[in-house]
Amino acid sequence: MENLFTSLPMVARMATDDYVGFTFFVGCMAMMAASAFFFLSMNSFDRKWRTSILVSGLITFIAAVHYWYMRDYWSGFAESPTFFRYVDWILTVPLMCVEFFLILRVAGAKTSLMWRLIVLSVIMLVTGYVGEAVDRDNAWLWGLISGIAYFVIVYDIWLGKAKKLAIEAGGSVLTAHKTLCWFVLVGWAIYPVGYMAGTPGWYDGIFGGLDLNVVYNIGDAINKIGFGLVIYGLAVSQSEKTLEV
Ligand SMILES: *C/C=C(C)/C=C/C=C(C)/C=C/C1=C(C)CCCC1(C)C
Repeated sequence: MENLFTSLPMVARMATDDYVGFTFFVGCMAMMAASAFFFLSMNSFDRKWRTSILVSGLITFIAAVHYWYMRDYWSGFAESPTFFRYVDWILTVPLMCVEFFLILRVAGAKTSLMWRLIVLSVIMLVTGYVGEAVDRDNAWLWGLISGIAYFVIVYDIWLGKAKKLAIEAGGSVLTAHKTLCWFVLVGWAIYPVGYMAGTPGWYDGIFGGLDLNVVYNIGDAINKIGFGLVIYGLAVSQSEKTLEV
């Protein structure tokens, strides 16, 4: 007699040429490994850097959990896991804004700076979700609004208040801030490319050959793990300094 377990396989079959599925698997594993790395290294740093490392670990951990679901969703339906994707981003991108605040606290950063970045990132992501999942006919318009919020974030960290604080802090904080700024300018610019490749609009065909999920998965690995490693490097340099004196 056939039972439920023989008729419903517990693991979906993966085609050997499913390169989108492959990036979901590798992405999932990379996020898990990065989380273990950040969490386990946390206590080797000076107390004031531990929260920053903890947040780095939380970012990759939240992503790992969502990748676990997205990986399954993809292998089950061969469809974009748009909902899980945006739930992941709405949690992790604001945490990246928190990282900017945490490293600039040494120069007296106020929570208002953090909230401003968080609100902008939420506007960027909610409008992106609407364009991708709710009102695809106007995807270009939602993408444009999202892009404006993105540019305000870029402005704030490159030229605004955050930049001033980074200069005041100087040294390795300024160096780390600059590197994070490059991540936001170049690394985050990967996402609108994926968006244009995966939604209809005047830009049809420009990025048409690219797969939205592959672009997003590569972007996530670079940005979430890379961001965390910049913070890690900063904590290493600052903790060594305290050991020397
Ligand atoms: C870990 C996840 C990260 C860093 C996600 C970042 C996502 C973005 C910067 C998305 C930006 C978008 C635009 C600027 C316009 C088109 C819509 C989005 C949401 C893809």
